[in-house]
Amino acid sequence: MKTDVAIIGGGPAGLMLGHLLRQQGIDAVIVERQSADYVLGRIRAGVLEKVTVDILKDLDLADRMNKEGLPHDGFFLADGERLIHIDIAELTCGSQVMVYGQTEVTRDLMDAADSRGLEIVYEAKDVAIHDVDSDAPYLTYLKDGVEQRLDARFIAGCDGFHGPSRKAIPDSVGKVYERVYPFGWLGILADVPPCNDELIYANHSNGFALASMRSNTRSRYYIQVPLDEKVEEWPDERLWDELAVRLGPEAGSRITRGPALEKSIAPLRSFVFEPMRYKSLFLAGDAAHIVPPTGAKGLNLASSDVAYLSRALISYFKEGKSDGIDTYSQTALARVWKSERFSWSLTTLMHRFPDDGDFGRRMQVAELDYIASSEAAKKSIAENYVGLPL
Ligand code: RFL
Ligand code: PHB
Repeated sequence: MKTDVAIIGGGPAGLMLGHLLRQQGIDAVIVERQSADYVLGRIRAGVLEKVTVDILKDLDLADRMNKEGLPHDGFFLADGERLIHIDIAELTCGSQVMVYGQTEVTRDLMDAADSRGLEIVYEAKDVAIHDVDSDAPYLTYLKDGVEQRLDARFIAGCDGFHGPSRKAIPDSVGKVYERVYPFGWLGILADVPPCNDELIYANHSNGFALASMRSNTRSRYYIQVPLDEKVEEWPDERLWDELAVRLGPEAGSRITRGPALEKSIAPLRSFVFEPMRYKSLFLAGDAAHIVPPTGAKGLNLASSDVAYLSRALISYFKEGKSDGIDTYSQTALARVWKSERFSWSLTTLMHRFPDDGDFGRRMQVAELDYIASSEAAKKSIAENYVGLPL
């Protein structure tokens, strides 16, 4: 098989990139290790920035998001009984974020693939990358036990943090920047109304908690837990009790409890790999960078990467220009690092760090005092939260 761009990974980055290329008549094939159902079963992001909303609109795939998504004008930072409102709409001249699950974004992109000529090979095993330092790279993989070969002009590594693409870049070329946090997030998804109509990020002496949602009838909550914690140690009732404590008396008393549809623990990490291009191989999304979820930036960074990369590839294939692909890594990384900074800083402000002691806590209190009293501080948080311009 031969195509223009072979995409490894059918998560949001791979699917958005494939659609953006197909929209301009450029051939793309996605090779995904898992089944479609497995990909849809992963419960991840919930908050979309304008960059992600705009991609769905440009692709004419925004109908369901417009109907079912919840535009949000603000969110809260909570510390004990204090609630600080970040009115993002007022602070950013009307910008909003869209609460619409990554699962739904993925489903909308998957459902439209066939009719738009975007081929997705699911359950492709042992994907291997060949000859990326040439102009004729190719992938091999096993489908139903039979080896297949996919030739392409470029390979796009959209295969998440654990995929093979980043590892195909020689050690002598790549550099890793990383911080691993000493805790994870335990998340619960339940078909119960949210406890608040805007998200609440809470710093409590027991640790961080987040009240989020997927719709007016489906809630998503998280709590900070030690890295070695086991999900089995958190039966639903214990988790609801703990959320009620950490979210504070007001929001806590409004929690509706229900059985978990999903419950899992995710570790927190900041990670950037540079460069995001090596010869005929491009990296996009979690394959190149990870943010702790506190700023809701991971999926949105995948979106900005593919916005830049699709423009660059379209200009290469349609106009024969290579300046876009030559500057892709630098352009994408400039936005990546700003989102890394914001996610790290909100994580540092809102979590309890086992080794930070009283000084670390006083720094958090001082910063929260400053944010509560300063329009400038609130504005800075708001403009980062809604997403910096492309
Ligand atoms: P994905 O979604 O990991 O998709 C990569 C795909 O590549 C496939 N793959 C392979 N395919 C073929 N061969 C191989 N060898 C392969 N190895 C891997 C995988 O099966 C998969 O389908 O990466 P992508 O597309 O870059 O998308 C990134 C986002 O998924 C991620 O950044 C966000 O989910 C992060 N995130 C959030 N981001 C936001 O913007 N807003 C949020 O509110 C938000 N909340 C979150 C989050 C991530 C979380 N977790 C679990 C890490 C909340 C949580 C709890
Ligand atoms: C979510 O709803 O899953 C979510 C929302 C905001 C975040 C992270 C996760 O910052």
